[in-house]
Amino acid sequence: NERIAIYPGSFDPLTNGHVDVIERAMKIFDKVIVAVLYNPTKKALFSVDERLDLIRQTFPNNNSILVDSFEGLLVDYARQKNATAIVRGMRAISDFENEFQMTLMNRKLSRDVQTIFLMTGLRWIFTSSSIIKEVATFGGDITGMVPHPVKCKMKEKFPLLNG
Ligand code: COD
Repeated sequence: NERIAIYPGSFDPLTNGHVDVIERAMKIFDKVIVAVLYNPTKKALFSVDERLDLIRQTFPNNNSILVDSFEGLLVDYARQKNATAIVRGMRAISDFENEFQMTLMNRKLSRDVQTIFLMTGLRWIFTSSSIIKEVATFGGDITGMVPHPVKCKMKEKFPLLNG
């Protein structure tokens, strides 16, 4: 009986903070599904396909990670995938309120899935996709904050980018 977890998010783009959470989740679960939300109403830098590619390139030949996209309610997707857990990352306290609200709503919507929170390594506490996009837009160096494939792709989008 496989233990399956879903790690859902926007991943626009994947950062080393996300990678840290995925690696911790892999120690607990047999399979981790990294699931990118397809949300046409939210403006994104990378298309869903680009985001899926970048996650796959970051974890090549890893049978315990499945990279997928989903639409609609997360709890419905979790049920469809037979997942028993939703994994979320916790950074500073600023994440708490929003995560608390989502967890309670998901619990109301489904009894079949539990949300668990993993804390990242301290060095990723201040890393977020949005701050990385902002720094990159203005040519700041993002080396060491994102996986290598993400850095290469960011350089295509932002020719100004150093490093
Ligand atoms: N360190 C630790 N954790 C981190 C870091 C970091 N540096 N950076 C990000 N994280 C964590 C985030 O806290 C989050 O847990 C996860 O990584 C993904 O982050 P994002 O920003 O890519 O993803 P979100 O928060 O935009 O994802 C939101 C969902 C897609 C999960 C949510 O909108 C959703 O489930 N939508 C589907 C519709 C639905 O079911 N809605 C009802 C939910 S109540």
